[in-house]
Amino acid sequence: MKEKWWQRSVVYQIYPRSFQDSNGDGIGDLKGITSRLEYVRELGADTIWLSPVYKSPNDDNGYDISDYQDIMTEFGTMADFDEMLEKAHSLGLKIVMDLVVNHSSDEHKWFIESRSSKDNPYRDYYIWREGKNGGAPNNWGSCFGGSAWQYDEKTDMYYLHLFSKKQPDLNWDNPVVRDEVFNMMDWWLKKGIDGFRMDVISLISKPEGLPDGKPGPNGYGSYELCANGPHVHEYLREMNRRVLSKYDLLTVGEAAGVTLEEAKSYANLDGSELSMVFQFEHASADCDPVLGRYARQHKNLPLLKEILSRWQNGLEGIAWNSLYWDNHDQPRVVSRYGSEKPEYRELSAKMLATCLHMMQGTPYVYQGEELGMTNYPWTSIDEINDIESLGNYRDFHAKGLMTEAEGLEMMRQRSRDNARTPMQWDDGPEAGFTTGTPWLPVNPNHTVINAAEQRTRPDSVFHYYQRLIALRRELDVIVYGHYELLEPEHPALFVYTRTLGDESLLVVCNFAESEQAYEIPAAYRDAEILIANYADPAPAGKLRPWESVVYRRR
Ligand code: ISL
Ligand code: CA
Repeated sequence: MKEKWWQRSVVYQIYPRSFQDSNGDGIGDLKGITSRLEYVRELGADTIWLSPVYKSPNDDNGYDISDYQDIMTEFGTMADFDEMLEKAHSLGLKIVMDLVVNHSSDEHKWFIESRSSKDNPYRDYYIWREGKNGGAPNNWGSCFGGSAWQYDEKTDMYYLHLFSKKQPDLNWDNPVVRDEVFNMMDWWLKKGIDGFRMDVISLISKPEGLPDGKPGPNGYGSYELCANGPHVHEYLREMNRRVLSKYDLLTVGEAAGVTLEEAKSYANLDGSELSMVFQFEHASADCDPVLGRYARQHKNLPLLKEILSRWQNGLEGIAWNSLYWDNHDQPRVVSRYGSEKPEYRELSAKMLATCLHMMQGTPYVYQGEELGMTNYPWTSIDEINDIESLGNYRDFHAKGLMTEAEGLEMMRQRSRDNARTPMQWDDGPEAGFTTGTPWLPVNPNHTVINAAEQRTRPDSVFHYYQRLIALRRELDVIVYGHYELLEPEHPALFVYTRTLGDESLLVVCNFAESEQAYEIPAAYRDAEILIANYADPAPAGKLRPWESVVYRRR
């Protein structure tokens, strides 16, 4: 099969609000991004995924869009966007835009019309239902806490919002909605963008009759039946036929609730739907079995290995994987699976990068991950801005399931704001992010963790990522090699091989702070070391804390 460009790509995700401020208002912006494109090029990523920059009242930091063909006031103008796109292309960087079309903002003109009367032509752009037994039409809870239904007095009906009440769900069963979305996508593609990351695209097709869901600990029912709903593949194929297939794009669907079987359709190599999906299974491997994502972390390495390996083997030759630890919704991976201790922070960041970047699929690096940035030391829940962790905390707290102290500990471990503190460019005031007051505080550790320092130090996390990215460009075995997990039950070691023809890699990662006894398989004893995170790698018979080594045999 002919290689698609995105099969060898490494994508760098930018969360514009927190990347680089250019005018001192404390909010990152497009001109700021433009001024930092060389940095992304230097790292070696070839594609940028830009979190939403569209017009938005910012109830969910741009994931609530009020005009899909305009730019958020705080981020600049369409001219700024065009300038950024042009410069990116001139540097050989592709730009993938976020596409948020499961819902719009309630301030979008479609919704303003829709809510104005029952016979408005825009009424069926959204999902309106009569109440039931004096309450909401069903028991679904919103992802951000509370009910997924908002009562609207004007027409005495409820509208569905799986996220905040300022994010009403669009009605994809309405063909006119699909026309609108597809035309808008085409408009951006004609501008020359290189693809889309599709927000919660697995949720666009709601189940027939909107049945009640299984009640969760907060008292609301789950809307899980919306995931991979009845017509989702039909709608994506239509999108593909009418829009995507006319261009050469990277498309990645954020697919909450996706299973391996479903992914074989979404991300099939036949190109009928999308290039790949973001699955959530591995990102949920450390979640609380009862309270879910917004509770104390439960690490389980064998489970994490089982999940990632199942996806590696399950999609091989059929569909394409994405690979990620961090994004704007996840806590920082160093704090999550590595160590924040000064003597181990960089070792663990490099080990985690090795483990992911040697797998099959397209790796995503989230801004600051390439520096080993960490979670923020929150001291009060009042400091949190993130609508999702706050909403979930409120529900749990109200039900007596979480004390305030537990809530604060949860925020430190899990809040999305850990990923959203400003990018740490240098050790100066506000880490070089802004000359003003940043919208979220800068992590005090920017004096030791910052890009300026790491760019000049050869053994930094930054340069390690740079090498991993370069290796993917050079070695087919990293792109295509068959994956096999070794030591599945080992509680601390993640060991796997990649094989392509006569060439093979052995990837050995120690996920623990303690030394682990380990004899490498005989076949690799004389193998060359491709990359390692200790300066004097691979002592015989053991792995040191957070050690990782990749052996190459030819
Ligand atoms: O797992 C989840 C729900 O079952 C959630 O984590 C959900 O998948 C996730 O929050 C969806 O994220 C995306 O859509 C949200 C937005 O807030 C996130 O930033 C975005 O990545 C609503 O647009
Ligand atoms: Ca700004």
